Amino acid sequence: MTQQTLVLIKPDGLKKSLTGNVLTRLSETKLDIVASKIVKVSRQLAEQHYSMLKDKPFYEDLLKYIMGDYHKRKVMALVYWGEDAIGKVRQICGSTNPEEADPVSIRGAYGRITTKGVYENVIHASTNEQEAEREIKLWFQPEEVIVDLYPTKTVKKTREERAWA
Ligand code: DAT
Ligand code: MG
Repeated sequence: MTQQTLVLIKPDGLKKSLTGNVLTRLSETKLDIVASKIVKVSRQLAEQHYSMLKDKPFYEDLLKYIMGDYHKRKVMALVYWGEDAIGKVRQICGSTNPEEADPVSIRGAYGRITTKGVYENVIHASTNEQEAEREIKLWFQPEEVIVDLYPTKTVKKTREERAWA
């Protein structure tokens, strides 16, 4: 089944110059990258991305982590697309807890748990198709993705936008 999945290389991954390593590992999947960008994560985007976890004790630290408070203020966001994309990417990522993750997985190889208890696990990948749709629509606009993943509509935007001078 052709699927799409959201991948984030989290601020620890960027701070540790792991972008190339992570992308190389993900290329083993033979999936297509159909969108990518560097994002400075706002509090609002962080809250929306992790809305499911808002009752967890680690929620505030998780927001700080994804916003880059502990590393640098950027995340690399990508959409991978192809046969069984969600499972293939999750497999290479490894378990959520980097100490329990398979040592040859991305999280097992590069992740750590801080003394404060933050799981610095380098990468995010969508868990299932519903989550993937919610997350991709949160992080990307239709014109930023080079294939048609979900239905779109035409809307008239009147707000002022920044342009190159
Ligand atoms: P995953 O990222 O593997 O999909 P998740 O969606 O359950 O896992 O949690 C999102 C992130 O929250 C995860 O990447 C790291 C953090 N997290 C999860 N459980 C945690 C815990 N027990 N302590 C600290 N951070 C945790
Ligand atoms: Mg998850």
